[in-house]
Amino acid sequence: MPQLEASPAIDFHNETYKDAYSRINAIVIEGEQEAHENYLQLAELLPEHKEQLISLAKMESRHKKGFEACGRNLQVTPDMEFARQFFAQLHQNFQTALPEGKIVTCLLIQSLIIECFAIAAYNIYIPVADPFARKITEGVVKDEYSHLNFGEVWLKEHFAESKAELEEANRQNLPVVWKMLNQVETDARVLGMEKEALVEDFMIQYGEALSNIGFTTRDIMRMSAYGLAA
Ligand code: Y39
Ligand code: FE
Ligand code: FE
Ligand code: FE
Repeated sequence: MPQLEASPAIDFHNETYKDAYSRINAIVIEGEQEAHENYLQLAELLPEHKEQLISLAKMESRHKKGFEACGRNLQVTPDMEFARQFFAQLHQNFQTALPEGKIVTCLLIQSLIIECFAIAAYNIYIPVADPFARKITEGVVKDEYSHLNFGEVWLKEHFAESKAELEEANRQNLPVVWKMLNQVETDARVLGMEKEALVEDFMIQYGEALSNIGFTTRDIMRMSAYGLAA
């Protein structure tokens, strides 16, 4: 479903909007915090990219501060407990892979799946955001493309030896994303974001990333089909 470019009808201050915002804003704040931690942990696993990964981690904590300001601006208290639950499964999958040294799985979760999720969500949010949040989000989404690019470049360089682990990690984590999207569908719609638009943008970003890494169209079709029924 295409959405309107401008939505003058949205009332950013009514209780329904603020209630939905308390969860979506929390998800974004928690996501940015976890992304910060994930890049710091990746920096330990990839010493040759340590400086770059630490700089990505710093960007994530700046994003977190920006989105906290968006919540304050609307006088919304983010529901952080909801957000921690929302990310629990992906967080656990990352934390399980880490001590096993599964760099490929960790990069797929953070730099491909979570970054594509962020890019889709922020792109769809920008046209319907309040003016303060729009400005913040426009700045953030540019950074997220550079985080996705880090994952793409590393995985492309290690494609042959990573392919099997990428397929397994995709099989394990893509269904989790669909469950997450289903959980926020109602709140997202209140903010003017349609689930169909989020799914479409996510699949475009994710499919492009898999293609840049080296997967064939046939591989991408097969990998994209996982969890669609979730
Ligand atoms: O790399 C990043 O900065 C990603 C952590 C941020 C995640 C954002 C997750 C957005 C999901 C929002 C769902 C709204 C419908
Ligand atoms: Fe971020
Ligand atoms: Fe933790
Ligand atoms: Fe990011």
